[in-house]
Amino acid sequence: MTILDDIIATKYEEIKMYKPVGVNAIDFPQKTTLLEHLQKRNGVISEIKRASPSKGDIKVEIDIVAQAKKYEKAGAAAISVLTDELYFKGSIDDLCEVAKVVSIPVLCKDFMVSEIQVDRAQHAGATIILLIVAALEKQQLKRLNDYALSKGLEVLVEVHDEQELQVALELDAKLVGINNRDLKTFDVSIERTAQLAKSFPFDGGRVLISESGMHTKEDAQFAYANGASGILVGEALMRSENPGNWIRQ
Ligand code: IGP
Repeated sequence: MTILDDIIATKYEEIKMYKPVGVNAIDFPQKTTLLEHLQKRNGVISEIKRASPSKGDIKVEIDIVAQAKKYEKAGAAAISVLTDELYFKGSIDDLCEVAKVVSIPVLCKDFMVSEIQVDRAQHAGATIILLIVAALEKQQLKRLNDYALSKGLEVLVEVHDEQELQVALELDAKLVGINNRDLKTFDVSIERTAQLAKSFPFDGGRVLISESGMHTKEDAQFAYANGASGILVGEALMRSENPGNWIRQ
């Protein structure tokens, strides 16, 4: 059993307890789209991450609304909010609080295995969902991808190796994330982006997003130089005294 297996098993238990979402009562500010942004210019997807299984507590007690506003003000392309409770100490309420105050896209960062999670994310104000190829059967991935797109959501499809990248391309994913962290072993190497970028078709309006393990300006530059239009940064922004500087660079 890897940690990813554990997390997924927990998700299946959790979703049994979810009630179907009702009518949307919240009037969220209109959001821009991530794909359009990244097709025009590079951007940072800035993450709200209180804790993680690989790093433990990062900043559990944080004013996430203030943090999200800082991200937006500094020009972040989008905000990612970890909504998993057990392993990341996030919540769907975290996402909702953020979605209420920003006009940039909001990514629901969770381990999606069912449509009910997609509905819940959208109900809380998310405009993008994450689908992790390593966590899903091919059919399930396709079903969830179609479902989210039909609801007007953007979908970030996350891969970690050559084979998973081919699966994302078969789906015709437009937002493809290369996770530099192996979710099964927690090994991180930003070289992963450079490697997989070699087989990435930079056409058809697709964009490449490099995810995880970036801590310095050099790391970010490395990802951009290797073809990434977007970078997804969590820990470094959460720990930074001034996350704005990081995003603006
Ligand atoms: C951010 P980092 O190393 O900057 O904190 O990583 C983000 O990429 C990471 O949180 C992440 C993630 C995921 C978390 C990428 N894919 C899937 C949970 C599930």
